[in-house]
Amino acid sequence: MADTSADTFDAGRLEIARGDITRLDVSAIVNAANEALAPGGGVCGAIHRGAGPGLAAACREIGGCPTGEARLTPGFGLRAEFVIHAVGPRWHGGTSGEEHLLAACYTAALELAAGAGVASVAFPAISTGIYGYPLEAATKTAVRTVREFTRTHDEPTRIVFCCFSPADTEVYRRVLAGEA
Ligand code: AR6
Repeated sequence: MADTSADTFDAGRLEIARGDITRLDVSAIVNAANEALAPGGGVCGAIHRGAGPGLAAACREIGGCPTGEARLTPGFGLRAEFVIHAVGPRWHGGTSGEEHLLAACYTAALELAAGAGVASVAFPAISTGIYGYPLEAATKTAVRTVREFTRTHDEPTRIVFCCFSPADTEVYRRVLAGEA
């Protein structure tokens, strides 16, 4: 399979990157968080390990975040200046408002990024790991929501979809290219 790690779309404003989100050179990374904002597994675990204990302390101070919303903290030991903790829904079969909640957490994260003057932000595939959201459906919602936001906002100027596996990368590439 071709290496798609440098794929860009929408005149370069949207991008696919592959690998560990904590290694990306962006101003903010989005965490696939839980409502308690507690350190967990998956990408959340990687972000907390990279940031160090200051991040968990900042999250405790915030006290939690409802599903479909997002909260901003510093990045502490991470390369990124900020972490945006977005709480996606658990998948319950698709009839419990999952799509609306997933779109809402992407929009909330982008609003926080724009409000903080963040030029570049990277998203993991929120809800598609431990929370069980089917990848292609989640990707379509993520891409549609991000594109809607970019039509009405000038910032962030660079939005990266960070894919952890080659299979995920291929789904994002097809959805962004309008092939799925
Ligand atoms: N960089 C980029 N993506 C990653 C990384 C990484 N280092 N590690 C995993 N992924 P998940 P969720 C991908 O389970 O489904 C946590 O415990 C992973 O392959 O991290 O929203 C939280 O605290 C998948 O594609 O998040 C919550 O309790 C994507 O990130 C709960 O899991 C999301 O998978 C949230 O579950």
